[in-house]
Amino acid sequence: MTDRRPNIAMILTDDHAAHSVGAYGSVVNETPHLDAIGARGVRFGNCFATNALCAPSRASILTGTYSHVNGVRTLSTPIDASQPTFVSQLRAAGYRTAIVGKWHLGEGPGHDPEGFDSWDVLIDQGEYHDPRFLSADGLRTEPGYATEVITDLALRWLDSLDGDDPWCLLLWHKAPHRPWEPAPAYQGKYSAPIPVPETFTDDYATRSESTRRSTMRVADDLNATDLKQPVPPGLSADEEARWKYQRYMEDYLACVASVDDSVGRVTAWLEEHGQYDDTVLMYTSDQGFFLGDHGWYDKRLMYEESLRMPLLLSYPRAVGAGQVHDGIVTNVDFARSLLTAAGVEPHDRMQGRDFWPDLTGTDQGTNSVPPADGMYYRYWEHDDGNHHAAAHYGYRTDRYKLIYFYNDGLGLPGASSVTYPPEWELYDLVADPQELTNVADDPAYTAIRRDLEVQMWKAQAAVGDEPHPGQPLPQ
Ligand code: SGN
Ligand code: CA
Repeated sequence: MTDRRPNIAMILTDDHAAHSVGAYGSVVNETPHLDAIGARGVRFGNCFATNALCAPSRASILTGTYSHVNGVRTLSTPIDASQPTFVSQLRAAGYRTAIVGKWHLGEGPGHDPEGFDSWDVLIDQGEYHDPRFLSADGLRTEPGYATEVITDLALRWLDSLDGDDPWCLLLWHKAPHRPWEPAPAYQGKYSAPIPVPETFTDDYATRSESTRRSTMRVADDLNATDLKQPVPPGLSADEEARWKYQRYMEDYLACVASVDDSVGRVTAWLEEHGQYDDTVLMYTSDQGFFLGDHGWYDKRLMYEESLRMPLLLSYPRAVGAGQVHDGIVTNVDFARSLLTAAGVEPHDRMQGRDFWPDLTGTDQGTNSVPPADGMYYRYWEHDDGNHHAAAHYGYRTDRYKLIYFYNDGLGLPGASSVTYPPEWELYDLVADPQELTNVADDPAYTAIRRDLEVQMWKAQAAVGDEPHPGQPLPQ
């Protein structure tokens, strides 16, 4: 251990699924610079987003609170940026702080970044080419490719720092978000056939109607902007779906290739300046993404590919190399954990569990906070008018996942007057890791489901959220 306060460099991407990271066993690409962070520190095997959507996840990461506490439930609920964040707390403790890249938490007074010495952020979703940036000095356009420009600006800020006070940098990329526009150098890098996931032809046979109604199918819902080329004539339906998958993945993975380069540049900067060992270097994404899994792209739904976040972290000064952390952690836990790393007391309202002692302890007994039994999830948007994903909440343990689609949309953003009956899904992640068989109404799982309903209800209450008015309380 050391008395020295670590620097913190959090590289966050947008929609980067763990199964397109080498360290997570990707079969579709390689990410050597990302993997190196995990090899030099920790790979988290079970990190989850508590609301798998961009703005809500970012708000949870910053404030260490759930969506119903920080108010950012959906993409159309801008943040109250005066809330305490781990960054504002670090700054108050003497850290130099900056954010560069995608913010997507609203614009204008009260919503622009607060708690940063320097902020330089993309407008709204941001652009891949010649992106516009907003800073305290106003709006400007930066020529170039977003992933490279954001990295340049971040390293320029690091270069500008003098003295020994620690720093905290949020380097938040747009990539690999839709519409998946690669850097010119990586056009064509993935033109060889990309393996189609086993669940690509999921027929949704036992799933809820809520799930089936969502429109994010590779076969049906990718548009001309996404595909960038006309669909070749004469293909069968199955061939066309696979052609679209290939087109989608070529661009998505090429965007990831630039992200890997960016991570390599940050790593090199830290090494060249002798700061790698004294920096908590984190790589993560705001949530996961469907890469043709279950026939989909996008996220929102509580299935594994969307729920799971890659999380790789190194800090050689205090965290042993080559660790795998398999306990359940969430994006809400980041704020507390990073503050502990910096020796700063977290703000009272911060929720989640401090996982820092899990990483630095010499044995398993050093964290006085027991591992989480499960994680509570809530996706609040009720039909965004595009992907039509229904609001739901759920609970995931190491073995099971229970999901409740309440479906009447009471008081929810985007709710239409059309209502559907509430629906449950339950997956046994050991017997059915691909989540293909909903066993919510299988008599063999009656007792398990009842127990999970109670656990979910308790977890919901523990974080200060309430059941939807339509939900029957567990017996
Ligand atoms: C855009 C995308 C959607 C995506 C949302 C949310 N459509 O609206 O596909 O789900 O962003 O993404 S696009 O055609 O405009 O690209 S998030 O990362 O901000 O949550
Ligand atoms: Ca996102």
